Amino acid sequence: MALIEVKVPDIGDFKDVAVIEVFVKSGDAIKVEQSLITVESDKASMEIPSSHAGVLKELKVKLGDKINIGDLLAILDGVDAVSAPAAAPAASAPATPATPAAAFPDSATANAPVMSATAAASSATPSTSVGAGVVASASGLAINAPAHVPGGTTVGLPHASPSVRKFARELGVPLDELKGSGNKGRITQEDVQAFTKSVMSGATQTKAQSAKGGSGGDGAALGLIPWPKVDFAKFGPIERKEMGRIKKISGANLLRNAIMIPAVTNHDDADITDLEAFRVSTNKENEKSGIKVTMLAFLIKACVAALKKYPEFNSSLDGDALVYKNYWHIGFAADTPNGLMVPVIKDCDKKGVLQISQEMSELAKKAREGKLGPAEMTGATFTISSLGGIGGKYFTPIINAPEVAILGVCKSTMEPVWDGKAFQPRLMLPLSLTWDHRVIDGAAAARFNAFLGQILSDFRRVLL
Ligand code: CAO
Repeated sequence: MALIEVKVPDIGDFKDVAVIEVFVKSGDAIKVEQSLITVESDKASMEIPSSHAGVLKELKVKLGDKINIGDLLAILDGVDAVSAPAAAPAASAPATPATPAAAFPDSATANAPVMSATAAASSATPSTSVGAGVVASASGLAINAPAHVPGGTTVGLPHASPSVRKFARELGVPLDELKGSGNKGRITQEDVQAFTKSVMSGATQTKAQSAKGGSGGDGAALGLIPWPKVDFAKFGPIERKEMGRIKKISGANLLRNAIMIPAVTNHDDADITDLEAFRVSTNKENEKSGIKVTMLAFLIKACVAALKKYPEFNSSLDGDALVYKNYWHIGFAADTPNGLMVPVIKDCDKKGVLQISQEMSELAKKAREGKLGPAEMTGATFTISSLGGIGGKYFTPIINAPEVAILGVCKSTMEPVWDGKAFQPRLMLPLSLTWDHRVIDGAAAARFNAFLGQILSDFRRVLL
């Protein structure tokens, strides 16, 4: 077997460029055109492919080294002398003049050197020769190294240009957890940005975050002192039970939402004396229909009216922007044997109280039986958590992100209310509105609650 020297090919204007990535290690089986390293100038980065096939005997460069055209890159034990000539044109592929990429544009021009090198590698590599061993050894070194099969499919490793990989590296984004939206699944800069946003907003967790046990787990990620570890058995008999799947999922979500949202809760009372009388009489009239009208259904309709009047309560934060939703899907917390679930009633603005009551009863039943589908639990723009059937006065519900507010409702009680001349017995419903202070001000929250109270005390206002 002949020893083959692989040298830095013509890399155009790139001079004294730093090695920023190494994809291979001694002993790796190297194919013609396989990327060995990535170099980076102050303007762009590019992968340097091997001009020959063989087993890597020695890599002559390391991270941080500065290289130039003609420098010795690697020594291979040649396995197939015939493959050598085929490599020559490929080595010049990255010589395309680099385009400034300071802002990591994902334009075809900026990626040209990279794309041409990648494309050459893909077409030069027969599918059968993409051995698992090669991929495995590459992954041991650099999980971001591309390993393509013909047609551009990535084998186990993410497919992204060096500039995108550099961008991801700077942000600490694990590229292997992204799905590429680019040509043949290539990960683009936009994919990296979207993933980062999603992680920052809490909508996505990296594998590392999940492994830590939900959002923050032991609190180390927040710089908190460790969670107290107590041997409870020292103090008395104990029984340890693993939490169910739903509790684990909702727990992680609740923790994230409680920590990340600067939430404030306003408490108020609504006079529902007349509304409750109407509800009771409606149920008497509708006894035969089998549909029981609930206070929660009226609350949903009242909330839709308030959300329409104060649209920021029906919005979501997206970076520095607010997304106002022109649909009114209301989630309601349902207590189930497996834990808290939030079914969603869609388009509540288009439905009457009877229909909402019926859907609510069906969804609550499904929730309790664990039969809710994903579509029945997603898309809410606002949530109501009613403990009215159980009891209590006020509580502080946690916002269901990415929503920006949630209404907590407790048990109505008959109370003496001063009408200016005398105390009157009125049925009062305690309301607790929690809102995201990044989006909503205290005054707006007070107005929302007051408006809700007005509607509930005289439901004809819904029609206005
Ligand atoms: N004040 C007084 N009574 C009320 C009331 C209120 N605000 N809301 C409901 N009630 C009454 C109902 O009228 C009903 O009485 P009748 O049987 O005499 O008619 C009784 O309480 C039971 O109501 P319900 O709870 O079955 O029905 P609902 O429409 O009020 O609620 C649902 C449905 C699914 C929201 C509820 O069953 C539930 O799961 N609630 C718990 C939600 C929860 O866990 N929230 C906390 C989340 S944070 O951990």
